[in-house]
Amino acid sequence: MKRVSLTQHLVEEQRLHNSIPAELRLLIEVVARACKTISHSVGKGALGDILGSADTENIQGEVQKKLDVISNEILLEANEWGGHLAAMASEEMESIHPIPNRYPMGEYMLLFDPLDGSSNIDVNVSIGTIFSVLKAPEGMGAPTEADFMQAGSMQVAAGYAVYGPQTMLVLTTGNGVNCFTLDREMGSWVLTQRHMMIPEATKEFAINMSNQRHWHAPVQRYVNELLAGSTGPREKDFNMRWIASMVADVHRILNRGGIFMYPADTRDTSMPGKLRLMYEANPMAMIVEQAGGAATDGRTRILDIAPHKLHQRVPVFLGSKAEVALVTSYHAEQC
Ligand code: P6P
Repeated sequence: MKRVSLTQHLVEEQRLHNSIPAELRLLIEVVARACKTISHSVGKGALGDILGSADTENIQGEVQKKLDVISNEILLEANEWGGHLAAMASEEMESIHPIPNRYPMGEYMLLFDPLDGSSNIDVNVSIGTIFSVLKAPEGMGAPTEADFMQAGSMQVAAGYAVYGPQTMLVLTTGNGVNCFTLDREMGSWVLTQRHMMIPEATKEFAINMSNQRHWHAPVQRYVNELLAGSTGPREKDFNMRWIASMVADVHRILNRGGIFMYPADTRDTSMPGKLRLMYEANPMAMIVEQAGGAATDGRTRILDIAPHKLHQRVPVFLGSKAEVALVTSYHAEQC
């Protein structure tokens, strides 16, 4: 394949689909550059004094890893001076981050989970950065959290970087999903997979089985049928994978199919699942749908959910369309 850089790809996409105005291209390139910097930090491991806990907690009440804080700072500093953003929001920050007055305000809003899967950092398992781009409401004054309360279908771009054996960037601006691999020697993103498509059927599922006793009936039924394999109603055997890094699990599904599930359960009805809508479920749902897959909360299309809080959680079922449709139908049958 002729080497196509991220910049060339974005320029060509703009020419083809008129979907990436200059400001959005600048935003994507700045985020991609920040992910290169994060990849460099992640790659240092113990040699960089960046492992372990930061001895602080985030809004979620989770102990922050040093790299959570470092990655968040990298994304804030990379994006605040360019004039393409009005505000940012992050899993690691309680409230939104307006662009400082000393910089011009732009028309986009960037949301991100700066380092997803951080429990895997200290044991050298793949982690990633997830990001979502919304347009600032017309005539918006000083940005508020309310300006971010837009359904996932309003996203103009979404993507993730996965820091694994290779560092890869997966991106959609609404016309399919493309994947770039970081050429570390050149320091550039190179297009390596065009128009990724998720196989409609699959034989792989991803869920944290240790929570099984807490699941609601539709999830119990669906997973038990997978476990019954060729002896059960599905009449074929399934395989299970759970990396506990959403980015890594979604990347596998994009490449070879599968279904990823993080359901709500009976433990805490006030906490519908673990994953956050605005900067985990929404961007991943846009990517998965653009790749021919599906994403629901068990009943509703993720991208149709009207958000009400910046850090709200949502149950997630995403991946191969046929599997998501089946587990969603079991929820509908329940009531
Ligand atoms: P559990 C990582 O902490 C994360 O937010 C997702 O990346 C991942 O899919 C999930 O939580 C793992 O959760 O309960 O299996 O540790």
